[in-house]
Amino acid sequence: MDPGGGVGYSGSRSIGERVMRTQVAVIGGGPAGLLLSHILHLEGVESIVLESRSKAHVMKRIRAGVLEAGSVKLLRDVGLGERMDREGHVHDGAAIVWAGHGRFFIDTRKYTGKRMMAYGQTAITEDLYAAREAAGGEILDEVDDVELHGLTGASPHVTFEREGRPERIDCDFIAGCDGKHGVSRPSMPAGLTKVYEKVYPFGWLGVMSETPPLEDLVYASHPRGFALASQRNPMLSRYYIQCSLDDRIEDWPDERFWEELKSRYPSEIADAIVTGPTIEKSIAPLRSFVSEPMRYGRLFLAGDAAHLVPPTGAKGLNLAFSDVFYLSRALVEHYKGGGDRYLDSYSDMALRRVWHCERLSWWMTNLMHRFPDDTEFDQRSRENELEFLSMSDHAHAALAEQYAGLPYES
Ligand code: RFL
Ligand code: PHB
Repeated sequence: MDPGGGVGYSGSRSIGERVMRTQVAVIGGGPAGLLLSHILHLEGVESIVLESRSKAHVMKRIRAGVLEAGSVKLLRDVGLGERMDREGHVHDGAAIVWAGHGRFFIDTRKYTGKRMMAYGQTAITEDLYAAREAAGGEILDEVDDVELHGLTGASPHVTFEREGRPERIDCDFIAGCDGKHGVSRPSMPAGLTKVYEKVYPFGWLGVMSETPPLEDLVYASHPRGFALASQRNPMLSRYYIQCSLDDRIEDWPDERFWEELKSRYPSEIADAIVTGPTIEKSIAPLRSFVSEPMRYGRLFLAGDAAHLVPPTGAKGLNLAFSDVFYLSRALVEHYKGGGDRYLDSYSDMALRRVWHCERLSWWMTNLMHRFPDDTEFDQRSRENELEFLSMSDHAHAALAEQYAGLPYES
């Protein structure tokens, strides 16, 4: 076995087709696929990652920013903590403001003893790519027409095209880490899967600006809609506002964005927001989605390929990491001869954690946003819930426990 690369050439099966062999074929080179490949390598298990986009595209995607304490520990445990600890910002909780009321702070460190981290997904992806490349890991990017075969047999395989040429990977297992638009989940029989879904009637307009962020993350609920002030590093801020699904980026020149953002915060916070030219602007729709089960034969789904959360509460990347923790442990135990107990319980175990985060993200989304069909009763109840949250130590503790992240199951 060559744990560094994992490519063996076993000849051709059809004319012109290059055939490779590995233990685990990983579909998708986002954070879930790259982290899985990295951990498997550390444990002596071969993998090849197939990514449909270019490396440059994957590296510049801007998404998540907040890591649960468990994600921070996992990254440190697998040798990926050095830059995070140097450049990330320790995150001990988040502030909440709502129209006409003062700020309160959910102190995750006080209630859980755990420390989170504000460290961007873009930097994590860079760190993962660097680690895989340093180890000679095989990441095949810009692949087309990926198809999964033989999932219920002992020797599945993947076919795809690269630079117009057909290629094939024979393997023992396939990890579907190819996000919400990937091919892995649709490769499971429709009759087997059950989908749970909720689509929200608004989106998030997000911007990045090279300006100093506020000291804390601040979530805002306001009659004009939700807002969030987040951070990446001392000179990089991330801000979001709730927007209409019909809005386009062109509708939001910088000046309008900053004015709207500030209008959703009390003046003392609005005045502290440092504005400047934005370097990125995008609109993301909000959706809750779970597809069960997360396993079909020798195919195992992880991350956004199996589930999506609205970003309120910052759970998406963290769930991708907990899936990868469970899946890597299961595959390593299998290869070390420890049996298939974890492979067999993977879907149920991962889904238990998924549903905790689905519920939290759904609850926070409902609590913090304005919905077009809200009645006055809905809004008064929401305000009451915010008031209760602001004054109840028990409510603080419950939110802190979930925001910092529930423990991984052993
Ligand atoms: P990804 O990152 O989508 O990666 C999947 C990869 O698979 C590739 N792919 C294919 N490859 C081969 N063949 C195919 N047929 C393929 N189809 C697709 C894709 O090109 C891609 O490279 O999924 P992964 O790895 O599961 O990671 C999930 C996270 O990216 C996602 O959950 C988070 O970004 C969500 N999220 C947040 N999560 C957090 O934990 N904390 C946060 O603070 C946070 N903030 C956010 C977020 C997501 C956001 N958006 C844009 C949806 C903020 C926003 C605005
Ligand atoms: C982010 O920094 O991108 C972020 C932070 C907290 C969230 C969502 C996104 O709840």
